[in-house]
Amino acid sequence: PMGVCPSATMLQMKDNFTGVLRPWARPEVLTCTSWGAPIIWDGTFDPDIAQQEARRQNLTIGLTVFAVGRYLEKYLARFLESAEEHFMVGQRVVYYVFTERPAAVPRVALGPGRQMRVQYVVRERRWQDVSMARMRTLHEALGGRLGREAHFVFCMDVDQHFSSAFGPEALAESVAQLHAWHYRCTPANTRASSSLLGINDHKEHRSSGQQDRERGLEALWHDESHLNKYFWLHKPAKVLSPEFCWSPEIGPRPEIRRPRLLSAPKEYAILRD
Ligand code: UD2
Repeated sequence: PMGVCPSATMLQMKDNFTGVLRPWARPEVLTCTSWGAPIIWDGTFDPDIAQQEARRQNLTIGLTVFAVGRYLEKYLARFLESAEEHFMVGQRVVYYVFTERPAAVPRVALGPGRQMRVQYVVRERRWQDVSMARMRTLHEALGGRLGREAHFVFCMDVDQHFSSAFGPEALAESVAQLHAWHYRCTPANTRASSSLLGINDHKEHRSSGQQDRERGLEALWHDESHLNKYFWLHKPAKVLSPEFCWSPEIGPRPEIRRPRLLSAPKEYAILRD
């Protein structure tokens, strides 16, 4: 497991978006990684300070999501509608929806300062490649308009919906999400998550995928495995607790106070070709 920071360091630990963190508010969970990055749990930050700081910086926050094949009809509308209710409310937001059927994207009423861009992507034949291709597409998008207009960019799976405020406390140079099913694991059986991240430099993440392909290899958890390697080499500046991406199938847990994003039950049999 990750180490614990000495309390002196913890007291001074702060970032622009959370002000001074209050790790002592959650003594029952780990609030700091061994490399000194805060782990953001409900109660350890002040959402109003995070809001104010983001407004002061006049930020545009990008939220990218892929909805390819049957994932579009099944999940996209609820994902976007719930994002309108809970994701970075009060900030400027630009959604980037990547799909092979732009005309089928549902029309969701957007609040002021919030925009949607729909981008065409080729539908890969295998679901594994749909998931993997996200990194290549995002890399290209970051080199274009998305990279120019957004200060921070998140990439999320579409088969989930927001259930509570997901605000600027989640912002940092690079952000990783603890995996709901695996955060209690020991290093030997850990599978950290790639479902959500602040994207800064995907070059390496992409090239490790490319190298595997050239050698005829496929990682067990596809893009997630490559992203884990990336974060192992480049430690994230901030880590989000599983409250920021929770799976209700796990059932209630005392440390999960207020889930902000809930994943849908997996229905691979009807979704994947
Ligand atoms: C896990 C990861 C996911 C990815 C995948 C790779 C979590 C929470 N998520 O999700 O990020 O690394 O494993 O195996 O651990 N998609 C489509 N159409 C498709 C297939 C995928 O739009 O035909 C998109 C969609 O946004 C979906 C995402 O890719 O949410 C990931 O695919 P998944 O949800 O089927 O994979 P899953 O649940 O195993």
